[in-house]
Amino acid sequence: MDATESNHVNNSDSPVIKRPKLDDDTKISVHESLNNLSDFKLEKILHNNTIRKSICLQGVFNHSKDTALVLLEKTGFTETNFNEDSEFFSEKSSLKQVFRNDIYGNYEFLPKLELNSISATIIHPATDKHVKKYSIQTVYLVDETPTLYEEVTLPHITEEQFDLQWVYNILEHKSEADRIVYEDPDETDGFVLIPDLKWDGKLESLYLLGLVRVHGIKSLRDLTAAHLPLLRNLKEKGTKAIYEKYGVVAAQLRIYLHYQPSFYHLHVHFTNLSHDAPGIKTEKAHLLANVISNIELMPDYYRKVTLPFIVREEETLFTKLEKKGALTKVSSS
Ligand code: G7M
Repeated sequence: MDATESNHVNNSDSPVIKRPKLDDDTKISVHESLNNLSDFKLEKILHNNTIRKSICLQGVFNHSKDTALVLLEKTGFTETNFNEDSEFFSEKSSLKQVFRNDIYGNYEFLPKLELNSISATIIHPATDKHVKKYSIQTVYLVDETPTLYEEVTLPHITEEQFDLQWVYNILEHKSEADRIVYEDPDETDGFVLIPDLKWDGKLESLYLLGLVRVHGIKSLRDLTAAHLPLLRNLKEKGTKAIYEKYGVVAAQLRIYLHYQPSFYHLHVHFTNLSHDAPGIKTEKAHLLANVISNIELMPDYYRKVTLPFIVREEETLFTKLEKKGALTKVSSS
């Protein structure tokens, strides 16, 4: 990986965060010129999840020294594939018999190319932190008390966190502006509702993000009664906008926050209840309805509560927590 990094200040409330610079030979991001992946040279497979049918590859693009990550995920079926006018079973598809035994036949079915797509996310230039995030690692569960938060987690996220530029680009309409589903421009309670990077656009796996307009709310830990109007607004207007655009009712949505999040600018996940999106396990997802209710019962609930979360072995936060004796091993992933 190119070690050249520049300091990038996002706003006055946020810490200084490191953002990788493109190497001197390139200057142009690969995102501006890619139309296939023939230039990608694989160096390492970071993760291969056969259940999710996803793989994360580390490598470089021919003309660049910077590390690139290519995340590939086979997309799920959508019921419209099987509509009468669909070409799924047309003669453009092919069927090859693998074996036959009595009444049983096993085949390899190849539908038309466009109906067989793979969702690809490319991160370039990727930092060491990205590589760690997508590598298989042993994970540990930590019960984070308010003291542990103040003494370890908060200083850690102040020193080191992922760049939030992509969030500001969305809020300022510099990127993904044409993808915005709904926007409430209110300075304090407003938000932007936008499809998540991971969403393949199929209703069955609906996945949107509500990014709050206000800067400086890092995570669940910062929330108090002062944020109730913002949280209620997200829930009410976010669900209404999703119903109007996609016809999915509020009761069919899983609306939650992550703790710890990857990005410390408050955002809410809206996913289809029938979709097992990554990050919905109990050690990570906090339903927005619960969050609102907890704060209604106790305005400083999230300042006082112990919040368990998952930390990976190679994260620097892991080392810091380990030194404090705060870790309990749970599983390998
Ligand atoms: O774990 P955390 O709560 O921080 O989740 C952040 C979410 O932001 C994830 O679900 C990502 O898929 C999503 N995300 C990350 N990036 C870099 C982007 C982006 O550039 N655009 C959009 N629309 N979503 C993103």
